[in-house]
Amino acid sequence: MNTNVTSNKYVNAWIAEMAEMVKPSDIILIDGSEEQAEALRKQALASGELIKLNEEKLPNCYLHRTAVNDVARVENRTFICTRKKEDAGNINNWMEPKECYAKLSKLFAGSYKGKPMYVIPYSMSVVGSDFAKYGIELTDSIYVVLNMLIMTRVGKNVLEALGDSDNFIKGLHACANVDEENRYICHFPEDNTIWSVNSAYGGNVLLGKKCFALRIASYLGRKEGWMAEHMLILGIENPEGEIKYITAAFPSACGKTNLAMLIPPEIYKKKGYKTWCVGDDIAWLRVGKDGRLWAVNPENGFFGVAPGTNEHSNPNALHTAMRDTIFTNVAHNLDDNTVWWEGLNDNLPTNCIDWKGNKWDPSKYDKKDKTTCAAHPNSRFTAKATNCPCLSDKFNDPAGVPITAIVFGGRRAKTAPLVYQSRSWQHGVFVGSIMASETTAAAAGAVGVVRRDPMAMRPFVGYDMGDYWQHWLDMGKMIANPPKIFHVNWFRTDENGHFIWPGFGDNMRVIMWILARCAGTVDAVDTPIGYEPRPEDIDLTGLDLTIDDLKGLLNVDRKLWLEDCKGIREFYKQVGDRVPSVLYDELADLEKRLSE
Ligand code: GTP
Ligand code: SPV
Ligand code: MN
Repeated sequence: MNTNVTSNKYVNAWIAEMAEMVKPSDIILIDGSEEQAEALRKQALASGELIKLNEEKLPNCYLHRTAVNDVARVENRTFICTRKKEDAGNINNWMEPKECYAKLSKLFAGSYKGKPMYVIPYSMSVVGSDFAKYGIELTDSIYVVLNMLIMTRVGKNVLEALGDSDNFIKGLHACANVDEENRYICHFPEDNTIWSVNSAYGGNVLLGKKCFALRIASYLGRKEGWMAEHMLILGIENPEGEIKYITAAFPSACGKTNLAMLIPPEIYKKKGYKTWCVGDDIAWLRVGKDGRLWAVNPENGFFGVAPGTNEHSNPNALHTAMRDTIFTNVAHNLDDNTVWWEGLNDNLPTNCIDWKGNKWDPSKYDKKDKTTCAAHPNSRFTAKATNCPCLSDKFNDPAGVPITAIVFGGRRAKTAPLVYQSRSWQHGVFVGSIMASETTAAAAGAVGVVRRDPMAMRPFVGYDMGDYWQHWLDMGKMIANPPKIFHVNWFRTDENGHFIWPGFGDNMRVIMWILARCAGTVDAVDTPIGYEPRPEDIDLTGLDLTIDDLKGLLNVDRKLWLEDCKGIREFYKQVGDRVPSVLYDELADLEKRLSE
């Protein structure tokens, strides 16, 4: 077998070493061509790995179902393997690198038997740009290849840009037996290496995404003086044509894709406001020569949550996913060979196969019982960024976009108000560090449990959480003109458990206040937790929401907050010795203001 599939000796040597372990039938370089992609799709159709959907209604779209035990990220099986345990920190799972390589080698051994090894050279960010980092993923899965072709920039030009350098992230993936007892997602930041075995679900196996662009990249960012964050990037254009960009970090399945593609409410549309999506999940941030913070989206597509996506909530995402898309674990509507998911529309399909591959009986569907869903709650679409109707014309700009505001947010029924502004960069870092959110179906485990999820990065920081917060503080000192930092919560509920705030496009009303604060054109109310809008400064025109409802959404319940402070202190203790002392000072100040 020819292992010299590239002209880079480091790449070839590594492929040879991995091939020796996994024993593929062949080695195939993915060149990024449409011909090769089409041949692989044909093969996946023949094997049943993909189902071709209605070419008229959903051109070039496919359906894929993963194993029933393999539908989300597995945080308890995700490891950061640094030589010293303390460098991975208390929040991450840790394994000693040598021990981990040895353990996983046994699982990888012979795992490609009878299958070829696909070699995927990919770039995170525009090939050749200052932000760009290169990776090579080895996989036995055509599904992974086809997803990577959408989600990243793949092709021979990546190998040309890499040249004869050894500076690339080595990713090895094997579906093996998709055995959850032996599933491991392991990161070796000191070796630029990722090993993923026994899964075939997106976040565990599209190694450019969470594994590289967040876990490994956050580690590199700390070393090299930049940041890798779980953030959307959104541009808001005013009637004069001036565009301000914001980033927002919300935990998994908490609204990044939706905010990134929002359509302005009528009141703003009429005036000429427009919105532009730069990214929906990951941002890489660097300090520009002009002293501002600049962001790029290192990805090339969207791996978006399907349920809840519809013509009203997120028409842009829906249109993006109407062509050239791979759907994973959604329902298959046999009437017209299309797809369906909960929240797409009210027409429950009567002739339908559910995400597990079984006939679905709509009469047994119970909104409150997730086990009766036709689509898995974490079913996803993999769609090309360039198919997005509101894609920013800066999407491929190697310089990225300058950031005016950073927005943190979570899913919280109580406690966190609709919006507040931090008092300073340092206070903003504190606000990010104390983020909490109800867990979602994006990760295996319980759903709806409040947990601390600092900067929406709890599952994605590739080193110690305390060091990560220190890096945020240090970055603030490097930015002459830092973005202002805010916190939002779209998910407060009333006594019946219904969301009070309309959300989705109407979130723009809150973003407008945020931008006005950044421009210095609106006053604020000083509260114990930070600056809040005067209720009259959030435009409610056209909404079925009273000013009293809004006051309720902005209310800071001191008792709840003081209770929360205890939880924060507990969490800081859990993070351990490396929590920056200024964050403890911020916590003490907050407690003092709340008790006054
Ligand atoms: P990841 O891809 O997992 O990182 O998630 P994400 O943050 O991009 O989440 P996404 O925008 O896909 O939203 C997840 C779920 O939250 C979907 O079912 C949405 O319909 C719902 N959602 C998003 N925005 C809002 C909002 O403003 N209000 C309410 N009530 N629900 C929302
Ligand atoms: C998330 O879980 O935050 C996602 C989906 O964006 S995954 O790629 O599976 O991580
Ligand atoms: Mn995400």
